[in-house]
Parts: sequence; C-alpha cells; structure tokens
Amino acid sequence: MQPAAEESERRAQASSRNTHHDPVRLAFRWYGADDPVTLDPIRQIPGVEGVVSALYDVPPGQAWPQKELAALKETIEEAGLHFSTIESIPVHEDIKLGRPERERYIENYATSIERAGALGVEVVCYNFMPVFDWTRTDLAYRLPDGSTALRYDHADLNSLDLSGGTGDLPAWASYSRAELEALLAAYEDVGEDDLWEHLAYFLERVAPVADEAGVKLAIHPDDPPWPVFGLPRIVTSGAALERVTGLADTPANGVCLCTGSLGANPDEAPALPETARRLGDRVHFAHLRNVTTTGEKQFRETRHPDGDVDLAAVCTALRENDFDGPMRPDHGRMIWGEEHRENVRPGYGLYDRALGANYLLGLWERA
Ligand SMILES: [Mn+2]
Repeated sequence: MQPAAEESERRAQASSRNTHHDPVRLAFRWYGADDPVTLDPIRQIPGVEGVVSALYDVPPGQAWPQKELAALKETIEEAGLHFSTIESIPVHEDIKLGRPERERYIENYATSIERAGALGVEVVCYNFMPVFDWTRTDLAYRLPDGSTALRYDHADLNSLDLSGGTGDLPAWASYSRAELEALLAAYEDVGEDDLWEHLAYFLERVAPVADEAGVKLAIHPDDPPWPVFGLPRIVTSGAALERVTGLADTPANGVCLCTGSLGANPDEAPALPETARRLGDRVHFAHLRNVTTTGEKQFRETRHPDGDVDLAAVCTALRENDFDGPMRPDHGRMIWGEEHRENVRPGYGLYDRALGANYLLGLWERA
C-alpha cells in the first residue's frame, strides 16, 4: 500500500475498535526474542494493544540496563504494540530473607523502577514467593477434549526432581543443587511474620520511588496459594493482598489480581468479585483466567470461560472500580496441536490465550 493509503487504513482500524464501549486495556505476555509466539500474531488478536514482558537475562538483584529496556520497548513498538507492563522484576532472595545485603539489591530494584518509568512503562509486577515461582506437578495434563493443561496435586509435589537444582523447571530461577540447599536452609529461620516484615521493609523503600517515577507496583499472589517445600508463603488470599496495600500507604503500592492463583483456594474463588471491589483502585494489573479444584490442594487449569471463578462478575467489579490498567489472559491450555511446537513455554501458547483474550474482550463490553 502507498503510505497515504496505509495511514488511512491504520486510522480506520483504530477508530473501528470499541466504538460502542470504553476500550479494555488488553495485554499479552511475550517472552522476548526467543519466544516462538511472536509479536506479529499477538498484534492480530482483537483488542490486544499491550505487551507484558521482561529482561530475562539479567540476574536477580541487578539493576536493569537502560539500554536493553529501551531496545525491548523499541522492538514492541515496531510491531505496533505498546510496552505497558513489566512482569516481573525478580526480588532478590536476600530481600525476602531480610539479610543486610538487601540494601544494595533494594537500591538496584529502585533503579530498575526509575528506568521503567522513564520509558513510559505503566506497571511493574513482582512476587514475594521464597525460592520457587509458580509451581505445577503436571505441565501437560490431558483433558477430555484432547487439549492439555497445567495441573497441580500437592501429593505429587515431592515427586518433582530437584536433584539437579531448579534449572529445568519452568518459571523458576535457575539454582544449582548446592544453591538450592543453601537457600532452603536459610529459610528455616524465616517464618510468615518475618516475611511480612521483609515485604514491608522493601515496599517502604521502593513504593515512594515508584510513585515518583509514575510506575504502579503490582504484587502477584503466590501460586499455588499455600506453602510448598516447607517454605512460607504469605500472599495467599484477598485479605493478604489488602494487607499488602497497607504496608506502604501510597497509590503506587498495589496488586495484580490473578484470579487463577487465588481461585485455586475454594474459599477464595467465589469471593473474587468482592475481593476486586475491596481492593478498589489498588488493582493495578489483572490476570484473568480460570481453574477448577479437583480435591484438597489439587486443581487444574481450564478454558477461560469454565471453572470455579466467575470472570464476568470479576469484570463487572473491575468496571465498578473504574479499572483502566492492563488486563491479560493468563495461562492457556495447549490446543490445535500447539503442544508439538518446539520451545513453547508451558501455559504460554498462542491459541488458547488468544481465545481467552477474546472472551475477556466480550465480557468487558457487557460488564
Ligand atoms: Mn497470574
């Protein structure tokens, strides 16, 4: 197309979106240059305008280099999308452990926040789970319709092979066997109260920096929302998220409402619309996905419309809050043969997440 025709086509597409309703701020997670799910198909998903990404090669604790962050933003914008959210900047274990070395790591964290803000990134997501990130015991559980989904059964947790450290497991920082053993030993003296104190110490220092930088912080709830491998976990309920917002009483100190993480607790799932309401304008980021509980500390992920969480009611609650932050579908199943594609991250295929995004778009329009 000629540039003028291209420009009018671009305008037509932009103005044809959401003409009847306030736009939803749909975003999609992208794992960077080596993600087989590339930005071009992401751009083609109706309603998706934002990208959620991170620098994956910076070791935890270091300040994120300005140059690499700017390059990431440029790549995303060249694809016609907006770099709305960083998920996540990892919190160094020394901060969670409350060790004296945390001062340096908190300073570096603040620097990363400042740099994100300077580039126009709106939200920085993080979590405060000791050692392990999100945890599943089956990454390809076969559902009756032939698709596969992530599944968790607490009884199977000890069957996970940690003999080589955590390197081969998804979403976990890569620790060698020796590092892992040293960390697990260090946490033997750290209980839930200590972890709350260490989170408060961290937030008292970084939340004002975020305010100043125009960045909203969003803590992701622990997934699953209970202790694993004897390590404490504290961000396990709607009440816990509310407690986090009180640790540093500034607007930048907020949460990521992840319905799938909290929904794995059968007491939390039906309360999620109310949780969203109570958190009000401290919901800075939304992960909307579904799960179904199949037993005590046992659940599997489902199609976005089905499961224990009423996502329509959650959207209505977010609407009532005038939520205008980024919202993304979260993990998806593997469908349409995508499980055979190489290097697609568990839970992060294109197709089912795209269906999830489209479902959220419809829900939002009618919420
Ligand atoms: Mn999530």
